[in-house]
Amino acid sequence: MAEEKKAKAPKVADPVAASYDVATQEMIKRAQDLGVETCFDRAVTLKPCNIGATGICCKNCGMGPCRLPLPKGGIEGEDTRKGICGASPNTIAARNFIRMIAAGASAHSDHGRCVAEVFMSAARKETDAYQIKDIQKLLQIAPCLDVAITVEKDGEVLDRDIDEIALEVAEVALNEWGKAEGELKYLKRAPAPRYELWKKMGVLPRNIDREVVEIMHRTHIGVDQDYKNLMKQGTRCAIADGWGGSMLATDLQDVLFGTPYPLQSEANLGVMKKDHVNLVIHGHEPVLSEMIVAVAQGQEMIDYCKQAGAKGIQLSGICCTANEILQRHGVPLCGTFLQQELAIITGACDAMVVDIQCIMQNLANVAKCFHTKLITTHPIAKMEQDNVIHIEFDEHHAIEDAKRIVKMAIDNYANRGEDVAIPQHKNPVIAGFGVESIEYHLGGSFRGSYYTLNDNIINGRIRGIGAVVGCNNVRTRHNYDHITVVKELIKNDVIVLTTGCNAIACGMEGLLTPETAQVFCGPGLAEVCETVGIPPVLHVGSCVDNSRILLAATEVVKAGGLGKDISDVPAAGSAPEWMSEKAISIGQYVVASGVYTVFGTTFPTSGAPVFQKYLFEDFEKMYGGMWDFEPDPIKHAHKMIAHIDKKRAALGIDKARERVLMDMADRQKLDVA
Ligand code: BF8
Repeated sequence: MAEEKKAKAPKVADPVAASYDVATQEMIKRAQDLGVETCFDRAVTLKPCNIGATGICCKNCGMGPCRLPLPKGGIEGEDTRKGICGASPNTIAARNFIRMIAAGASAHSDHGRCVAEVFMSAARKETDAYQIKDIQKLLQIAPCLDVAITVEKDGEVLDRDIDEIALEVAEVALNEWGKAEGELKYLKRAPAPRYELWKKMGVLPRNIDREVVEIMHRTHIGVDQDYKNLMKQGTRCAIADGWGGSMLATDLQDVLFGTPYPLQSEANLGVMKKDHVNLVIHGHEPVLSEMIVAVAQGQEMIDYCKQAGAKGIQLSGICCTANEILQRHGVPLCGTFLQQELAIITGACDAMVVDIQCIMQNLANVAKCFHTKLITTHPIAKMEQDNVIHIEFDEHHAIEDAKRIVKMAIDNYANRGEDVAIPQHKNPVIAGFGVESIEYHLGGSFRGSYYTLNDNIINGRIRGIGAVVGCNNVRTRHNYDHITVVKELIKNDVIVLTTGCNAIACGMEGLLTPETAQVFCGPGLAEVCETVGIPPVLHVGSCVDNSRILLAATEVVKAGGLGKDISDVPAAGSAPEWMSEKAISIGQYVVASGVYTVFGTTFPTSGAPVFQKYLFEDFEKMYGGMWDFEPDPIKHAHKMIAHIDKKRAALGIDKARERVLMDMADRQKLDVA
């Protein structure tokens, strides 16, 4: 007799296990109650392929995929695994790894090219929407591109016309993507010993596009079959990203939209407002979001919004767009990468406008369950679902495009249902630090140098610098690793520079305020933060703004006392919850710049131990920086701290720190007495 089968409930995520953040937990639960699937639930049913995840699946030709799993118990003796063509695990893992670098470098750099093109339109005065906003920054970057800022006339040195400089900067900058000869001009911004090392190693990038194309060529079947040679090209391409495409994107954005300076705002889903039109901006291009911010703050849209019965327009951001509009305008952060579906699940998102990168296709499916208008804007990033509206954004009619988008959000306010649940969780943030503002805050306005920062590192109050960046990854508890690593670093007197989704996670947790220092920091860092009034965790922007960290590290070297190259500085990098190919490109250019860099959650080369050892050990001998992997966030932080201490010892400043600690103990004894 056939037994009646009970209908099985679909497996879903445990909200508390899935996220460290209470607002996120609430929204995961609400989605499940409403029967709306999110990435957290999909992660429960969709498990990663262990062979692909460890880098040893080759699908670069039609004879495969060739999968070379590690034998149980590891490799004893010779590693005899090979693909149909004979490709070794090292070759396969290195090919996959540098293809990730190529994709990540392309994402950052193609974004940079788009900014350069808009910059060119602005310089040619083809658009009213964009102008040169930060002349100081223009004058600062022009010489780095070999563009003169003065001109000699009749034996006199005169300032050159700003429009002329802007036009030449635009031409030279755009040329960096595809010039036929030479090397990237920005490479000389690195400390001289670093530049010379790259030259000696043969990794000076020629132009940005070429390095990506060469990776695709070398990783085609039957080309480069030496993991060391493959990594040489991976390194060259990554440098072209960090010191090329990303750095140009950051600089040109600063010139067009203004260099960020510290400002106050808020973070987390609780920034959305029930009685306001909620327009969420998601993606990576400030070229789009800057216009939306300008239009939404204009009187015309404010009046239109009032007519629609809303109290105002609440803009907020997701992913790196969030960081861009936060650091220049104080627009609040709505959430990290893993919270994008949840912003719609509040039921209060009247429109979500997206451009490029880190945008989940499932947004369209979630939007179908609510009134939310989902608007794509970029010609290279469309969605197949029929509820998605495409409004192609063009710098020549940017204001009109932005108005259409903002109006669409306002018009949709009336369609919002009664069932709205905005989590009541948010925290204040101070954001918008950069090379210039760190110099100002830590150097003083009259001094204007990194010397004070160096001085505090030398005297041991600040143990070192941690750059903690990168994504969320649904394979680990949302934000937990980010927060744990950062808290452990500041507890041990390591000042943290943060970008990307780590910066948003820190904001959500309340770590981006000066008050944090007294609660979470070690005594030395707390004292410095209190004296100069800065948070111990400095928000320095989006993922392309990791280039700001490279330049800040260069300023530290220039200020003196901490060695001659970035690899001498007591500093370490980290991406605790990385997932994107961009993160791999960032990791590689940070390593190539001389910084020890630890990734969490997973590492895409563990199936090829010899190649992984090359990245984790041999790179230090070649570049002074190397990769590491540590999924446990406390151990992760302590690996960084151990490296920082190793650098302090090499500089001979380890004793100074011991004295600082003794001072504290002495002070405590005095307190007891
Ligand atoms: O460039 S940190 S999830 S948002 S890739 Fe994406 Fe990763 Fe977030 Fe920005 Ni960066």
